[in-house]
Amino acid sequence: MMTEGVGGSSILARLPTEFLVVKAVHAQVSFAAMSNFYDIVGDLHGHLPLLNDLCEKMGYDAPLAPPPGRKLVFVGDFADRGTHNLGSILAVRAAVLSGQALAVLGNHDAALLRWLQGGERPKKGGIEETMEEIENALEPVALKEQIRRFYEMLPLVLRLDNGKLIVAHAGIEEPMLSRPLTGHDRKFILNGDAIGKRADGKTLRRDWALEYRGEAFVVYGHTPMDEIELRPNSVNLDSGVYVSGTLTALQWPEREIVSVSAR
Ligand SMILES: [Mn+2]
Repeated sequence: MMTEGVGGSSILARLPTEFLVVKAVHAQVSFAAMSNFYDIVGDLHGHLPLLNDLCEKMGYDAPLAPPPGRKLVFVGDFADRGTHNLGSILAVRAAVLSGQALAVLGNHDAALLRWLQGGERPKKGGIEETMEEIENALEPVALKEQIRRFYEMLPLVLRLDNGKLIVAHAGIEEPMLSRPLTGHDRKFILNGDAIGKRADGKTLRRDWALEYRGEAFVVYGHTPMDEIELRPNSVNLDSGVYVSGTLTALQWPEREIVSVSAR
């Protein structure tokens, strides 16, 4: 007889992605309910050494090993544009699988996942460097399978601390918290609300958090900020590490911002 894990995975592999996401969200919630203290890390983008520095600054004994009662949480976009893209993916994976971290999927991760599932090869965003790191690794086939399986179990949204804390890559709006996610919601959560182009050709996104009035505190990333602004019920933790060299975390429920910069 095959092991349960293998049989279960093959059943999951045949289900549509939305179903997987919903399943994973529920799994993560019950799993996370044991502790209400979190260190939520902004868009990592392959800067693993800075993550190690950030953990040290938060008083961890070892990188990615939070003190008892705390958990690391990643807002997505683990790799691309960094010095250690594959290393970052594997470090986040190991921390999640060992129960020391939780994570949501970002748009970069979703793009890599589509490729790992047999889709088209992404050509921008630094994803091409990450794919090369994977393809040049010792056992690329097994590695791709490992990363695919990991990404497929990640939710788009985490509800933590009895619903008082929400983590979603580019953010979320209140109605999405109480309905099954639609295609529109999924796009919003991964990419934000694109409303046009900026003068420099980059996507202009609406600052959805300005109008967010929900009770739950929403932690997100995705849009690089020159300064991290702690709003009454939201914070964007993306300090644009691949340009600024700064990686930022929020400690919950303390609401303390912790940042480290490249030396
Ligand atoms: Mn992003």
